[in-house]
Amino acid sequence: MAPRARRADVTRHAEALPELTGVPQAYVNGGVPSRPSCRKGGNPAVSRVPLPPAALNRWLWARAARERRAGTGARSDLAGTEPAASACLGPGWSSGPARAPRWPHEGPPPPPSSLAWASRRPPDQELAFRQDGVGGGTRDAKPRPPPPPPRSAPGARPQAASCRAETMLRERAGAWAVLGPLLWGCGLALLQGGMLYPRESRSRERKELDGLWSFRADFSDNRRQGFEQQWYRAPLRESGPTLDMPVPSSFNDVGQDGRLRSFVGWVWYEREATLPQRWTQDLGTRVVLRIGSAHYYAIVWVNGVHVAEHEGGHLPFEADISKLVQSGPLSSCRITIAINNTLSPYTLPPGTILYQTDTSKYPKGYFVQNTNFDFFNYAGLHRSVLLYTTPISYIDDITITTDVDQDIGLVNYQIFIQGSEHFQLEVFLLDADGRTVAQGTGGQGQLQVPRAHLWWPYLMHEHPAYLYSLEVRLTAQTADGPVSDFYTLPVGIRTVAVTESRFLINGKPFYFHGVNKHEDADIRGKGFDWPLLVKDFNLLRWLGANAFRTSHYPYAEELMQLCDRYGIVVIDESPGAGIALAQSLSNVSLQHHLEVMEEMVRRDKNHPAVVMWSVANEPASSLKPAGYYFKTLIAHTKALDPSRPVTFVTKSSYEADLGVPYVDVICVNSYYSWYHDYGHMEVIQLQLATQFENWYRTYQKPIIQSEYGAETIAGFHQDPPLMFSEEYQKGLLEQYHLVLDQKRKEYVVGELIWNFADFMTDQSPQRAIGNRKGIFTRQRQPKSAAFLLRERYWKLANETWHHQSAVKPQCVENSPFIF
Ligand code: BDP
Repeated sequence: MAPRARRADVTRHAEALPELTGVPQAYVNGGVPSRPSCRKGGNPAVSRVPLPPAALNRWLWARAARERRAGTGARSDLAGTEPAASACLGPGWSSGPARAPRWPHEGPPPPPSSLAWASRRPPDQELAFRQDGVGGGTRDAKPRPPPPPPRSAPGARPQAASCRAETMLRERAGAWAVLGPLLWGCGLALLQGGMLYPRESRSRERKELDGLWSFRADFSDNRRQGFEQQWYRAPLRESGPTLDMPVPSSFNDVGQDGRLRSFVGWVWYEREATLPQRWTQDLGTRVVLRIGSAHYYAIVWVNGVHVAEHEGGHLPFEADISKLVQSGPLSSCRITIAINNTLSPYTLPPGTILYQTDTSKYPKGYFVQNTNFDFFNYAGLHRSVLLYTTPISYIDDITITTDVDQDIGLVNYQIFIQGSEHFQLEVFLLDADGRTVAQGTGGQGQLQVPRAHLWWPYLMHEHPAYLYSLEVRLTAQTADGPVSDFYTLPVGIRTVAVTESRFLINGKPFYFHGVNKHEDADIRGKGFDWPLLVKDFNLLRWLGANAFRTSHYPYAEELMQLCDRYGIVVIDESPGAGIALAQSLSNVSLQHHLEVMEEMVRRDKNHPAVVMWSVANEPASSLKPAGYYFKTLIAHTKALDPSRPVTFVTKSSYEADLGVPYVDVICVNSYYSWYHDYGHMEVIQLQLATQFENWYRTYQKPIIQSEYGAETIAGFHQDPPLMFSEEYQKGLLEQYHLVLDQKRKEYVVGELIWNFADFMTDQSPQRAIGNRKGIFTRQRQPKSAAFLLRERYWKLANETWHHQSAVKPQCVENSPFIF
């Protein structure tokens, strides 16, 4: 086995981890985790069991992170204990109190929900590793080296640019060609603990817990009644009325109660799971509870025992519950999940709670949650909750990177094992017909595949998306005898590279022609839904789209798997949307953002469809702290995965943006003749051409038009075109296309329409029941623009066809992809 490296040391950018003392414990008998700084009186009745090693590491890490966030080592706290009040700062809430006011005796009331968990220091005390001097910082005594200057000064002259171009090209090509393959192993291996998608195999079973769960929103004034009354200790129905709530689904739109639609605070989910006898009686079986997505902060109990906590709404987390379910004659277990959707300036995405204290205008305790992103903050259990098993000694993680040498495909693998020191590993690479084409042994190595079928994007090759299967077989020695584990991972062999003006897949120029999406639909909100997923892929292929961006957060794993299978290329974006306040560029935020990138890379690193990471969408990248923030964030993401380029999506100007110097590809959003010069499509060509020229002249990096579009109410018609009509949307897109057609011959490498489909947003005078910039309606019916784009995308596909046979005259008629 490859030696497991330590988890990425995000603190190398910051201060050292506080010393960790004490033995981590799991808690039984319904105890909540001990938090000495806040726990009232303690709970002597709580008995403790040691955590398994992987959980121990996670626990240590999580605790260290919590303590770092809390700033002094005094730990932050969770619901059910005293709120640490300064967490969610809003205009009605004093920013940065030195000491948390104690509601109700001092200061304004705490936010009714989030304070209980998001107990982070006010920003003026959380600047330990900020480099720019903004805000100072109580713990940042150590002088730190300044960040390197941007690769080129804004507005630099073309003459300088050509030298710079050469240097940059050399730098980048050098980095990709040399460092990438060398670093891949140590890069991805930095992550501690795997998050393999739970697949069935000869040694693994899974049991989905989708369906109806019992549900209650905590409408109490402080939103903490659930913790005060310990709703997790007994079936939820015993502490009050419950609703039936479908999982997966957002809770917001399934009911008739307007209060639930806009609810902010803790909601409680619960269900019983019946367990197969072997799971509860065979001590050689490891039982894991996996939650695909709980938005935004979640605490999980099994039979009243706290087993997990997770921050962040879009990535999976797990708890090993073997000891719990195997500790008695159980045939079922009760799973309780409390979820809080409150966003603070330090969450991703960020948000603020605004308290209105003018009692002549607002009722007592009135507050709203504000955000700077343009999608509805749906919440709940958005993806499957499931139980799965592994043997006690098991394959914990696999990391694959691929390369190509002549016609030989190279598959580099690294495998991590948990639960045994003595084991053997065999790996087999099978082709699509199940034939073994290469095999190896050990935890790390390279498989060579002569005459390899490469993974090509949809419409770039007549056999796109070729997938091999990597079968990993573990035989481990344990105290109870030999144990076997089997895991099969789909593998696509492909390369990704970036030059000064091109994005290359398998060495050929790739042009992104696609969409931005959202996880969004009627009733289910952001809840995963198979029919919707398949419909969306059918529409993408109908459209001739070869790519999309997961705007503005990581999407469901099942969707990523379909991208691998269909050859739809993905720019995988983190939930860094709406980073608008300086507070959200603080060290507290950065620390969390680094952790989110770790979780995201850990989950999605093996998807051939993922060709680039996007760390954020439209942050305030011209604010002073942004330079250090994005330099650190991008460097960290590259350290985690040196095999892929990294970007963020900007709407700042080329002169002011402090983050773009660190990206590999410039992704720029613009809304000419929509948010600017509205109604005047005649300015688009000039403004768009200027935009591209400025960016390219300054940085000599490939550019993607990562958003453009117009609001359109399906069925509204006006000729000559007026805003909101289908004709205006078409006309605006056509103007963009004229410029894109010129610039894609030079350095523009992609165009992604905003948006694939209409989607829900907060209510505002600018939004007529959501954002209507979709080329499909929310119900997935085409507007006129969909036909326009379809014609364009198929035309573009014909130009980027890289098979040896002659370029087909018109893919639309002849393509094997049409169905
Ligand atoms: C862009 C944002 C996107 C919005 C879009 C719009 O990135 O999330 O939905 O504007 O206003 O700036 O439609």
